[in-house]
Amino acid sequence: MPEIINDSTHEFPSGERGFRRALLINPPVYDAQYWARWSQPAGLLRIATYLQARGYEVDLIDCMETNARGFVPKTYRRDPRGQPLVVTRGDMQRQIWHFGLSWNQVGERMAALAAPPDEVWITSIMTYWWESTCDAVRAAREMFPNATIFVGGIYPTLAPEHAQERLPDADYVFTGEIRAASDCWTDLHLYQTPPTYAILTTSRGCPWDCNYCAARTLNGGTAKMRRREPEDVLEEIEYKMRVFGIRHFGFYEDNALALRGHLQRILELIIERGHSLTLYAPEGFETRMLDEDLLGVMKLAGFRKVHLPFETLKWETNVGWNRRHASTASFERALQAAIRAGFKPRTEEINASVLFGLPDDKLEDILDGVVYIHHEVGSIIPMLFTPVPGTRVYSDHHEYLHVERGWDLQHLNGKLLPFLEHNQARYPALRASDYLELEALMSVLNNGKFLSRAVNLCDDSAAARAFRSVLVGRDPKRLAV
Ligand code: B12
Repeated sequence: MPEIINDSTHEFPSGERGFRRALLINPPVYDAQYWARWSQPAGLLRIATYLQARGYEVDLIDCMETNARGFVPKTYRRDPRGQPLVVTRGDMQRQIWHFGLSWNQVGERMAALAAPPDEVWITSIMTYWWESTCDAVRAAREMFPNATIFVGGIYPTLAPEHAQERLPDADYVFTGEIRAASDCWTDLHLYQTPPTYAILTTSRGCPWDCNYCAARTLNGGTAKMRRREPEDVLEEIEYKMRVFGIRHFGFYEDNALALRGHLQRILELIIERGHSLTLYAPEGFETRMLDEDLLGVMKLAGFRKVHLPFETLKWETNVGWNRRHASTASFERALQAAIRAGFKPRTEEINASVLFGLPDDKLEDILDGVVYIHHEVGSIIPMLFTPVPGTRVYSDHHEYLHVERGWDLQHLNGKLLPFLEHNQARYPALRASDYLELEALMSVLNNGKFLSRAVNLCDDSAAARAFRSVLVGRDPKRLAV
């Protein structure tokens, strides 16, 4: 059984250049869907820089590296009888794929290394991807029986005992950060074809503690924020521009705006230097902090799109999630500020995420939110809820998830609707396909913008009133528009 260690219990050695070899692995992904764009194993690439500074020779196998067209290959994941693995959830079926390099290809890459590694470092991002982490450990153990295998990243940090039990071939399960590696630049030299974009993390931590978010646990239980020097971030950007010709940068942050002025300073430095970049923050920014001044700077520095976490229209739901710092009012203010700063409404320049599939959420409430935002926002991003170990929602529903349903972590994936049965107990008419229907509706509303117009289904125009009355006429029992 591997030992659980962390930064304060374990010190990694250092020595002369080449005193040790480490192989770094980002495992494949088993899932129903995978978004390759802006997904880079940032933690592992920081560790590469850290280890090299300590004298290690480093090799990388990034099983999720994209091809020239930006895609990651996929093949069927098969069940023990060799049949394509399909998960049935009520009236919905989801095919589970193996995304990334096949295990044969991983074996070939391992065999082709210049020398066998003394250590293998395996990262893991989503907790529900733990099975491929396990297979990566097994593959590394078979190929390198004498190597020391470390597993770290988000899954071991959020579910250390699970990892300890399920990864018997590993030597160490590492939880949390390696502080000295956290601020390192990501090393992109390890790729034969360097990526066209790079990931930046400018700060860590979040003062808030939403019930569904693991940021607090990932940051060692503290609300304290840490930041990198803006000049250091700028140097990293300029190095990547110079050496790799990279012009696209994505931010992985817990809450980039919580340290007021910090991100803005970095963006101002980018503007002062006259760099022409595309910047992207896939997880969005706290709406309370987004004013016109900051949004203007974001636009000038290279943000072509802004992502606003809307999540829900219902204040009670927000409060229930311990998310009091965000509200419809702060969303509305940020939205209007974005429009004034020059982001075009009803285009993909303004996006908003809606969280759904949570325990006890009601279809009507989700729709209410969707209808409320759709006419200003270009793209509504549906976020099917994932209960994350280390969060309040997860621990509150531990009994339902693990005892009643008998699920393991791979099932706790929003795409597989983990709270379907919980919600059906409350709303018997609910089916799995209703969630797909909702996603489809959001997609229709996203694509239905015409000449930069969208029908505002809620306003007082004759068209909107006619629309509502027709719908009510169709299904008077269920619709309350
Ligand atoms: C960027 C991001 C995304 C991106 C892409 C992520 C990716 N790489 O593929 C996008 C926008 C697509 C995304 C989507 C989602 N995400 Co997300 N995301 C993140 C975020 C902000 C960063 C993830 C990341 O790569 N971090 C880089 C880390 C690993 O690097 P690091 O901290 O520098 O690493 C240190 C340590 O971890 C350690 N370490 C790392 N590796 C190793 C290896 C070894 C051997 C050792 C010793 C140490 C070690 O050392 C490093 C240096 O100190 C995290 C929050 C966070 N703070 O991490 C959420 C997070 C991972 N996401 C989360 C969620 C819930 C989601 C969604 C489910 C949301 C939704 N409902 O739709 C979706 C699901 C997407 C999917 N594909 O299934 C949850 C976790 C979910 C889970 N069950 O695991 C997180 C933790 C957010 C949260 N605060 O709760 N996400």
